[in-house]
Order: sequence, then C-alpha cells, then structure tokens
Amino acid sequence: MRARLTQARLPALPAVVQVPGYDRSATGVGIVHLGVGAFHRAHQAWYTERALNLRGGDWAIIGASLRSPAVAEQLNPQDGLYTLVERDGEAQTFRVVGAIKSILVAAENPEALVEWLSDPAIRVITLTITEKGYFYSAASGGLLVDDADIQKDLQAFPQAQATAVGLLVAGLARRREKEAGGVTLLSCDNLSHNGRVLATVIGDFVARVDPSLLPWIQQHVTFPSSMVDRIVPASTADNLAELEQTLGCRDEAAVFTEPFSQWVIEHNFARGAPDWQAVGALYVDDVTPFETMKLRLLNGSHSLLAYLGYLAGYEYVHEAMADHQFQRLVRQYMDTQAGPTLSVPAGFDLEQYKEQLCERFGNAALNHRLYQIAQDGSKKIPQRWLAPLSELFAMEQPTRILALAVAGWIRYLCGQRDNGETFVVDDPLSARILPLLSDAEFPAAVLGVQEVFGELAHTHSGFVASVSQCYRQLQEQGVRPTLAAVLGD
Ligand code: CS2
Repeated sequence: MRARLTQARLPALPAVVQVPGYDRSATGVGIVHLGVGAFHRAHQAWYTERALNLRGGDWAIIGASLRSPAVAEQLNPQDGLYTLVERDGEAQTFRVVGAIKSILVAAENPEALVEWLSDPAIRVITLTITEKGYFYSAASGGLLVDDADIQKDLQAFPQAQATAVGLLVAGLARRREKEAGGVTLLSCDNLSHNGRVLATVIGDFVARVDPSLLPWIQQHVTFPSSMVDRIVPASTADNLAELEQTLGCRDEAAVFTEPFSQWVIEHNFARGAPDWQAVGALYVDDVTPFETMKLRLLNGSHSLLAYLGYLAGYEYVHEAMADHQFQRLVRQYMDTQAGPTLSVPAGFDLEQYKEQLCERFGNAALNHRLYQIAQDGSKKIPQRWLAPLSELFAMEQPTRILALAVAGWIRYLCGQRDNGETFVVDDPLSARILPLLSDAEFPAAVLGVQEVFGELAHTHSGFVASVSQCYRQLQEQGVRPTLAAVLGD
C-alpha cells in the first residue's frame, strides 16, 4: 500500500490540492469536538480551517470519538490531516484540512477527554453526536434518565463516563474545580433548538449528580443553537482508491461532499470563537426559522425518500430523485406539508430554496445512500415530520402525504423491500418497536409509542386510520401503486 498522507508529504501533493496556509505547529488548540464523523470533517472543521487560513488564532481542534477507534486510526497516523473533496457532477475540488490536531477515543480513556474538556485553552466544545446521542425525549422534553447508558453514567459519575452528556458534565465539573473559565457548548446536530436540548439534558444530569454545579454552569457556559447543513455521504473504498490516484498517497480519512454548505449560529459565545462568520457562517439572534426550514424541508424530504425510495428498490438519493413519481412526492411534501408550517426568515426566497434542495438531492456525484439516511428514524421523524404534522392539524390542513410518510417508515421497520429482499433495521428504539410488528393492533400500535409520537394515537384517530390505510396498500401492492394513489395519478 502507498504511504499515508502526513504533514511531511504536504509539499509533494499536486498543485490542484489546496493545503493549510497557516503554521499548524504554531497553532494552539481552542476547540474540543465530540463525534468526529464525516459530517464534522466536512463542516465545522472545514469552516475552522478556512478561518485559520484567513485570520489565524489558537483554534485548532482536538477531536473525540465516543466509542469507536476507527477515526483515530484513520487520522492520528496522518497527523490529523485529511482531504475534503467537493463534488458536483464531473467537477471536483480538493483541500487538505489541517484544523484537527489529534483524535481521542473516550471509551479507551475517558479521563484524557475530561482533561481536555476542562483545559483552560478550550473555549468552544462542538458536538455532532447524532440525534440519539443526546438521550433526549421529544415527548417528555427531558433527559431519558431511565436509559441504561445514562443510568450507568449517573451511578459511576464522575468516573468512567461513556455518554456525551456524562462526559460533558464531568468536564464542566472539573472546569469549575480548576477555574478553567467559561466555555461555549455548541450543538451541531439536526434537532430543533439543539442548544436548548443540550442545556436541558446537561441540566437534568447535573441535577442528579451535583446540583451545586448548576449556578456555575448558568454563569460560565452558553448553549447557542445552530443550524448546520451539508450533505456528506459516508466515504467508500472506491472514493478513497480514486483519491489516491490524485494525491499520490493514501488518505484513509478523506470526506466527499457537495459544494453547498450553510451554518447559522445563535450569536452567544462564552469566550469567543474562530471567525467562522468571515468564512460564510451566519450569526443571528434566533436560529429557529432557519432550523425549522432546514429540518422540515431538507431532512423531512430526505427521510421521505429514504423509507419509500429504499423500499421501492433505490440505493441512492439521486436515483430516487431521477424518478418523476418521487420528484412529485417530494414537491408535494414540500408544498403542502412542510411549507405551510414555516415562518420564513425575512428576505428569504422559499421557492428558490426548495428548487435548490431538489438540485442538491439530484447530485449524482454524491452517491448518498438512502439506507444511511433511514437509520435512527425514531429519533429523526419527530422534528422532521411530527412537528409540522401537529401544526397542520392545528391549521386543519390536509396531512395525507405525512400519513404516507409515517406508513412508509412503519413498513420500513418490517425489514423487507418490495422485491422481497430483507435488510437490518438500525434504530435505537428497535427493541421496543420491532415486537409491535406482531401486535394485533399493528400498524396502529406503533403510533402509540409515546417517545416518538406523544399523544398522537389518542388525539388524531383520522390520521391513524389514514396511516393504516397507506400501510396496507404498501404491504399489499408496494410503493409505486401507493404513491400513484396518494399523488392522484
Ligand atoms: C440526513 C442528514 O442522514 C440524514 O438523516 O438527512 O445527514 C443530511 O444529509 C444533513 O442534515 C444535510 O445537512
């Protein structure tokens, strides 16, 4: 195998590859990031890289994986370096990002992470730990205290923490002890009011382990909400092999993404931040209209394509989007379900945004797997579909496409595509939900799972009937005839 990408190899890279323009060895750390997946590498780390190129400053990133050593094994032998490839059709650009110093694995050494979280040099802690990483229940509006992982951390606190919530609280407690100063906890996950959710789960955990920490947190820690957007499929072996031809060395940590990116952040930093604004981030007083628009239009359409498209036999988002029936489904979903529930930011062109989303979904260079998006549905659909659903109920507007969407998700839970092929359902609530498949009241029984649907089953019998009807048609005839019936073909 060829030599790996490293700091020493940077001068030998071809001119088409941009490299860090600042002195990496002289750049101090300022950020800890939890959850160094492809998304972080293509988004926050890339914003930080460009801010370092432009303005310098001690804002390098210490990355942490909570469980898996995979990313540490990819990045640490590469001095933290990786290539970000932007792809649109045939066009590609290449940039080696140097903002990450090194990666820790919390499961191997939680103490080392707690030390970093409480280091006075760290002024910002960013998170992309996925929706389920918050252990937040949208239905109860608080921390899932009964969850086995949270219980374990509560009992072991402050030692051997394994969840992000437990680790952060251990880090904050030590910051107070060390008088390490204030810090911003910046959630970058696809949750409504993600900053508030983070503050809530932290507060609920702290109340159980050390209530005296609460006033310190109130005084020293901020939790701005942020809306993040960039489509970043998981990298494949083929992607990496192709890149190796361009680089002339091997990059195990490369990420492949679209040219588009957006980051809207509530302007509330405890002790500063890199100049992300200078490189395209938008600082606002209230992120709500942006995040609602993005979660319901982009992510809501994604989930719709994921369940129905995967059942129908498609692998990738762009394949489903090349199908007229799915295109119409997405348009109708945007126009009649998500759209009417949005308060659009002032001066914003919603029609253009929807058009642009359809174009982004159609980017054939991305190979974004529907199965990837379909994961963890029980943690995604509340903010993507169910929040607009309850607003449509209040406005007495039709909810037919959302009934189809929910039926599609329930059908997906059965683990079988229309062609008979079976697949594994990956969802944190599968132990609770999958036994319901044999319930006499299935599929309606799934709508009774409070943690996902709240009181829906008791309050909206018409919707439940509509979901059941769509589900039956999906089961008996498959996706295409069901789509035709719902879209009125
Ligand atoms: C996707 C998101 O996997 C998913 O659930 O909907 O990761 C989506 O690609 C990003 O939020 C785009 O910003």
